[in-house]
Amino acid sequence: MRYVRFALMVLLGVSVLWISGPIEVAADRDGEKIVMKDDCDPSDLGWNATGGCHLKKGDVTEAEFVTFLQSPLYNNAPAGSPPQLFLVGHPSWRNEPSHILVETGKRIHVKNEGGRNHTFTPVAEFGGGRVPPLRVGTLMAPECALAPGATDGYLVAPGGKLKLKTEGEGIMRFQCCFHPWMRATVRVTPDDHHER
Ligand SMILES: [Cu+2]
Repeated sequence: MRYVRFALMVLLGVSVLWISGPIEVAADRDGEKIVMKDDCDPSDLGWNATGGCHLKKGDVTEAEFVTFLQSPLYNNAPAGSPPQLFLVGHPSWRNEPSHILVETGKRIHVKNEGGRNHTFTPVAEFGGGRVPPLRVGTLMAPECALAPGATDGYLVAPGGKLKLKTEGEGIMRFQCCFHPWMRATVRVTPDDHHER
């Protein structure tokens, strides 16, 4: 009898494992995830003038971040003319993944795992952001313009989350309005379940 009871408990344990699998899959089916990332160095006081760095670990100082805004090779000027540089941006400031497929009607789950504020703003065309020093030769995407005193519904603070529901079909463009090289494309695909 004891043996039977033990066998039942083992079976129960196994069934719990089996149940926990499909529950996670069900959560994934309600959309896809994108994580905003950066690697600001919290020990660098250079970040403090603009909100600080809310990471426990990170290795990019504010001075290094500024250095990576431009590259002498991203130059629109003819040879021999003064340089007309445009924006590059530090690769550590990024969305992961930066391209996903989502069924129409499902959600995009965005999480900020970086130490700085980011936005996940839908734009018609990729452009610059709303912070002039971080634009370097690009035009601001009009969707990044913010009326004085208005709050940005697409802003995600460090540790924060944003849910966006997809509609229609086709490609959507998203960018950060602070760090406009942080881009993402979302291909909204037909709803498979209704087609069957
Ligand atoms: Cu950003």
